Amino acid sequence: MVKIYALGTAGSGKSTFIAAMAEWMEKNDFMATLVNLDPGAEEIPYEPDVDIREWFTLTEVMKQHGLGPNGAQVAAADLIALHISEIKDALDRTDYHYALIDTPGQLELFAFRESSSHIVQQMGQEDSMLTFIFDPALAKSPEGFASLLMLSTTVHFRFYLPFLNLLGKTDMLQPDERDKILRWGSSDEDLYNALRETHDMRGNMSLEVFKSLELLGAYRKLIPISSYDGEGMVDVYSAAQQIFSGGEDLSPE
Ligand SMILES: Nc1nc2c(ncn2[C@@H]2O[C@H](COP(=O)(O)OP(=O)(O)OP(=O)(O)O)[C@@H](O)[C@H]2O)c(=O)[nH]1
Ligand SMILES: [Mg+2]
Repeated sequence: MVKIYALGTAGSGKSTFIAAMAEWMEKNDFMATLVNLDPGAEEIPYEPDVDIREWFTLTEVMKQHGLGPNGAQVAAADLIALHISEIKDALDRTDYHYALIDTPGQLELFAFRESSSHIVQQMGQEDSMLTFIFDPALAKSPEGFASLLMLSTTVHFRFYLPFLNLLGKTDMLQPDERDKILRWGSSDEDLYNALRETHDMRGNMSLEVFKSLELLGAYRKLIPISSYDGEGMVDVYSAAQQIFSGGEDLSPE
């Protein structure tokens, strides 16, 4: 089973992407199991087949352990890992070729805690892929874009799994903004020039950021997606195909 994780900063559109991807797959006769790993989610725009909230919710963690919302998020990140074999069993009871996995809102909790490496390993590392959604609200400025690129590179480094960078919510971008951001994603020169145009102190610091990004090989093609109009779902699917079956179609259910 190919597992596609949705990662991204809070509000970047992870859950909506899972919903849109699931809808696209269903339309094309590729069924996917939908997994919600966010115990803090209140309303989610799809019907999860496996839902961490069946085991616990963030509100319960707050009440039971007398924690505030942030402490509860941290505790919850480790609690997910504790329940992972049950979640994996529930996932194994579905026999689709794909699982689309939604992650908690707070990226740093999933990306940087040891428990999430454990989660991904237990779920089956060999056929897992990560997608990282760039929120256009942050990606619009060269500094914001460089920071997101840095963050996505750090996450990639942390998990070392096949990785796609997605530019989300493209329906909210003007065509020229969208083109500009896409160019920054694949051309270090374009991002460098945009950063150079910033003359303040932050701009100077950003040049250092830029240099380290180049060294890390962070530049990779950004796939533009919109969960509202369905743009890019086919490209994410094709990329998964390329990665896991050399472009060969996995048989539809
Ligand atoms: N215009 C537009 N809005 C979007 C798109 N995807 C998500 N949104 C909106 O962005 C907001 C956040 O979307 P979510 O899918 O909840 O984002 P998330 O990353 O799951 O959020 P958290 O789990 O709370 O971190 C919602 O208001 C969505 O309706 C998109 O493709 N286009
Ligand atoms: Mg969400």
